[in-house]
Amino acid sequence: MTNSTRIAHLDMDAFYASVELLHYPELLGKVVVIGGRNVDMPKQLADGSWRYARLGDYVGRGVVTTASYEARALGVFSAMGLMKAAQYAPDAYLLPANFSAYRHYSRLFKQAVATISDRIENRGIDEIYIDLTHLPQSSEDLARQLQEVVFKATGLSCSVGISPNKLLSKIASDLHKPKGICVLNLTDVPTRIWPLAVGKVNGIGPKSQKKLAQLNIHTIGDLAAADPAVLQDRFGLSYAQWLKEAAQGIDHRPIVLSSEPKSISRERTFSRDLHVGRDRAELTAMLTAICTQLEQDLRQKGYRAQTIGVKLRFDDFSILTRDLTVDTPVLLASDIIHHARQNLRRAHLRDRRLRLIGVRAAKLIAEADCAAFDSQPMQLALGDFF
Ligand code: TTP
Ligand code: MG
Ligand code: MG
Repeated sequence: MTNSTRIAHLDMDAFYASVELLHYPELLGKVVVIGGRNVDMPKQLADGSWRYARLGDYVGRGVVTTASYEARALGVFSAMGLMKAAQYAPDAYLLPANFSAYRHYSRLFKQAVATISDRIENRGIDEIYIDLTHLPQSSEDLARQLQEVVFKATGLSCSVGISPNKLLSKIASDLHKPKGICVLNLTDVPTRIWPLAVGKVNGIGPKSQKKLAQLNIHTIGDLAAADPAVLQDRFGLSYAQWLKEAAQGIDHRPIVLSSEPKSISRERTFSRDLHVGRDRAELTAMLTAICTQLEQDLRQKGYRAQTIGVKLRFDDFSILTRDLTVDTPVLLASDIIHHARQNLRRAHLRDRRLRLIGVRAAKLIAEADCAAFDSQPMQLALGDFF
């Protein structure tokens, strides 16, 4: 990578909430929360006005998918239980998630960006990295252009960070949200990056943050100043080295051009915590339902999967994930279940209580490219967990 490499990270502002506001513009500027299961769609009354569900009336275990900035100002954030959120914002308008609309706007904004640079790496439904190295304009001009084309195509706003690499750009796009533009260079790292919390670095998750806090490392600057030997002792050599580089704003990862989805997943939160031993029948039914749905998703999108992963959330909210990659890509629910169970067997689950189970299909191979794999039926293992 040369010194002049220029990468943008573009992230939509309050994405799901903003898409809903396009449909219900009267909610603009209001406290709006998206989430839950079994949340009523807004109903249009005889006089043409809409009636919305009220957060304070919600009963159940659904979580906040996203919240408008007005709701965030009251303390409501993604992944918070809806009933907890209701304590902060009882009068919030509560809308169910409408994923097909979000996918539609996701496609629209990515297509719009491709008119400026088609060197795009998908990072999820509402964010992308864009290689701008080959373009002559200034970074500020390009950031404004990106926001303009996205707004024209979707009516939605986004924030853009531009820097020499993905790590810094990802941090930068978040710094001036919403409608933010932030251009950073490596020389800005001490002043702009070091004061930030270590959690702002993509790749330093809650677990590592906790361990770092035990070493009294809270900001990225603390990390930059930390003794490499101490980090290596706590995290092992390779993660310690990565942490030190990240703290200097160094990142050599190239843009991975992508137009294909990375993974498809489905998950369910149970209406009560389920015990792995005692509630086996219910868990089996749930796992079957999830995998059947995944098969439908794969068929609809035209893929098979070589990696099957499971995600479990326990009653104490801790999360466990396990992945398994196989030679022959799978499509059928029965095969997905088989691999999911193999993952589960590798986790120590007896006597645990679960809140949520999810299954993820990754390493997706287009159906058209699957003919090369022979379709030997698989042997189902006995003694599967559930
Ligand atoms: P984010 O980009 O993290 O959040 P956001 O777009 O709502 O807000 P921001 O302006 O801060 O970027 O996530 C994009 C969408 O992904 C979000 O609108 C809803 C969804 N999402 C979840 O479903 N669960 C989650 O825990 C998070 C964080 C997001
Ligand atoms: Mg976003
Ligand atoms: Mg995002």
